[in-house]
Amino acid sequence: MRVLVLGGDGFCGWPTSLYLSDRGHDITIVDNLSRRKIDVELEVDSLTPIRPIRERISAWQEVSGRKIGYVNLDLANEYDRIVAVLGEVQPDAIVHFAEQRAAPYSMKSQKTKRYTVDNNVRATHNLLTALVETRVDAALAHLGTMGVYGYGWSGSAPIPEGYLTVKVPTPDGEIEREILHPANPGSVYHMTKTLDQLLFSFYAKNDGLRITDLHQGIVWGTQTDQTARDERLVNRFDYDGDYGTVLNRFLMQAAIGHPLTVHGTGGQTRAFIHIRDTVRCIEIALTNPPEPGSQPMVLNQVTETHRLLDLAKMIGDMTGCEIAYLPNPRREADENELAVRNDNFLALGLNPTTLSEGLMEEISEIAARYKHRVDPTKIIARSVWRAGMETSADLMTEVPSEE
Ligand code: NAD
Ligand code: USQ
Repeated sequence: MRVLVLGGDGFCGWPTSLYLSDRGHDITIVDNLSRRKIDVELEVDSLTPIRPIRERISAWQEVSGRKIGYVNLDLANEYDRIVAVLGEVQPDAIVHFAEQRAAPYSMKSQKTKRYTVDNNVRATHNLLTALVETRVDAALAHLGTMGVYGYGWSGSAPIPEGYLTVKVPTPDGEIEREILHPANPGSVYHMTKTLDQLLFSFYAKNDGLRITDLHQGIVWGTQTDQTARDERLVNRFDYDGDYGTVLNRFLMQAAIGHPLTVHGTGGQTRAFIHIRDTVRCIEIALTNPPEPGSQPMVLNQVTETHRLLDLAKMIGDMTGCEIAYLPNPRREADENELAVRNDNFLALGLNPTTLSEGLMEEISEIAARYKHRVDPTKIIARSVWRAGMETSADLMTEVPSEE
């Protein structure tokens, strides 16, 4: 297949591009490198030393013999160029990763809230209208998030894959309907993903676009078989308070002997998936698209759920690292239950990597190997959800020195 990977320089997009290329697909990456520019703005860097995009791509060609195309293009602001790229590449499939994806960054200031909405919603809408204008009949897989459902809304009932069956009262009794699961986002970033869902519903209904929305959990891990082939191909690893996600942050903290930064009680339960499974899920989704005319297919791209405190304890037991209970900078429930249906991916052949298999490897081969690159002042989460909230940084500015 000819596949356009939008956001193909990012944490999920880069390993997906290499995986699909390795599987024989022809890949063109589209990325405006905004994520790298945000690193500069935040004065932080990936824990792993990622190479410039063109160097990465030529290293892949050297290692694999396979070419990957690259177009530097801003999906939110360069509509005519999107149309031109679609016409030129004539993709069979498109993967859309290209959004601002950090909840803390999206809540940092009025400027980052506006940037996140402008960037994400315009990027998605431009893509959809460009598909209609060019009549390119590509299967589109978009990366959504488990956070669109919110946490705890339906108690212990398993979260269905996108749609909920409800009974609607009528004068004669009731009728059964399938509706998009109610949206309950917990940040401006997560809210943009709920807006994306409505755009997808409309364009699937009105224009027959074939869309799969992948409601992905928190991705952990760093390397895939392809990114591990050469150090120049290494994937990015975000550890800072804005972009670092919880499990990778705990692994990095354990490697440098920093207390594990649990927000609040740690009673929050979240869904997880290893990056190796992310890339497999994407190929499964692209090769099993919905029929034209059907509503967007929603797949929950998660393999396990864990309570944050259990994760911290597990890593603490493995490494001897202490736990620091910090005031939660976010506005979220202290505790929630979370059960998620992921029947579709399992039925389509996904064989998940479990936490117990990958954790130690990640600590020793990535976090410990690159720990000299950590800037300890960037670890604590400083973005607060509401003015006046206590920040974790108020309590914890001193970081224990390395052994
Ligand atoms: P990332 O920030 O590492 O990658 C996103 C890429 O998109 C970056 O390279 C960035 O430069 C590019 N991009 C952003 N806006 C763009 C625009 N307007 N035009 C062109 N390129 C643009 O993020 P990631 O962790 O790889 O996440 C990828 C997608 O998966 C996101 O949509 C995110 O919401 C979703 N997701 C991520 C996770 C996770 O844990 N990382 C979990 C669930 C869902
Ligand atoms: N948390 C801690 N300690 C930390 C960092 C985070 O306790 O040091 C807590 C947070 O308060 C939150 C939970 O861990 O309760 C998850 O935070 P996160 O930053 O790991 O994940 P989140 O903000 O939800 O966002 C990440 C990705 C996002 C993706 C989402 C999937 O950045 O792109 O959409 O995971 S999901 O969470 O399933 O919606």
